[in-house]
Amino acid sequence: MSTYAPTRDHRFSFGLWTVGQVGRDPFGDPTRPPLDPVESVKRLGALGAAGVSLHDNDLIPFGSSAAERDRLVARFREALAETGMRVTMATTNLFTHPIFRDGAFTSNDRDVRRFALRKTVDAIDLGAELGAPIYVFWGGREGSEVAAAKPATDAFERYKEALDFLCGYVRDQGYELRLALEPKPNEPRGDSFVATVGHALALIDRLEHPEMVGVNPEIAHETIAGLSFLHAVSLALWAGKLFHIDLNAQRGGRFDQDLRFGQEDLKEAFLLVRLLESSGYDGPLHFDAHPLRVEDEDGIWEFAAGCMRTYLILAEKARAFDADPRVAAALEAAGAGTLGLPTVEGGYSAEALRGLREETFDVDALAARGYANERLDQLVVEHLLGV
Ligand code: GLT
Ligand code: MN
Ligand code: MN
Repeated sequence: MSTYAPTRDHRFSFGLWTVGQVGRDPFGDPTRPPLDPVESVKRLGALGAAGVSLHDNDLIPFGSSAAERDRLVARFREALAETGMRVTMATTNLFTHPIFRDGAFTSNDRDVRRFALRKTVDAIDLGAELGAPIYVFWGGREGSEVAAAKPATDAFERYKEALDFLCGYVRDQGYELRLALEPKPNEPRGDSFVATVGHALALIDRLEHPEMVGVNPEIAHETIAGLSFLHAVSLALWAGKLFHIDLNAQRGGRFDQDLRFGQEDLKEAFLLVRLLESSGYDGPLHFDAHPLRVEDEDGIWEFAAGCMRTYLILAEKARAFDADPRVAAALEAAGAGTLGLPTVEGGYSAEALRGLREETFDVDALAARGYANERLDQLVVEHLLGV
């Protein structure tokens, strides 16, 4: 029996903005004092996390002088060196400052678009300086409430232009940095442009350097869209585009709750962990969740420990599930293994077509067969319940 104690090898990481969330919401003021990023690195390191991620402004307040920037980066790097923690991902805050009220890369104001590009270039330098291997793009303000005010086809073109420019910069600098788009269907905008993993993959296909860009799906975001997160992650894996992942929990289609991993929909969380553990995904297991607003500072660390512990428990459950002979039999009865077989060996050929035409199908028998899904799902539930 494992102790479910996380180590650096488990690749867990947290955004500085997650544990650092002060409990502000649209209706209420902060309930906790701000956390020093250095303190977050130390506390998370002591809990067994491997690293942290950050926005430029999580470390360096908007508008800081160059000297202040260097001072803040130096003491942060000291904390990283001291604890052996890494920066697993970096990103740009293109949503808090009022200048971005109408978007950043897709603002209707060209000067704002140019400012957003320059802010991102500086933040990419920061990410590279801190050794981040992944750079995330969450288009928080890239969307609209009044569709007539913002031709969406132009917005997609501007999105592409910005990403092409930034890929050019990364290549020019020789940075070892891969980019990842994080979709979300709405909030803070009424409708976001890059709404789902499917939208992100379509956009990536149109870029000048699609090989540099993948996706960063978040549980809460696909769930708000009413979509299956498992399918979104599977699609990203299939496309070779799962560069990063944001783990949290969400209850249905409401505002973005960013709950502790496993707090809601344990079955989906279990199946997700099972998928990630068997997929060969070797990027960070990144928690993008918030301690509940009702918590004090102790609750922050309960929350962080809980995210990692639940992941490790579910990973153990996934191993037990896949080693259970009753599960193997139920998977066999469901035909789960045979979906991996090609339908037509070798693809299209005149000969394959002839074989297809000459085959006799027992339509009645095929129409009558059951797929034993009830038994399989009951086993999922029983493994989760520990019986
Ligand atoms: C913001 C958002 C998250 C993104 C972060 C990265 S910022 O907290 O809600 O989903 O991952 O920009
Ligand atoms: Mn996220
Ligand atoms: Mn979220």
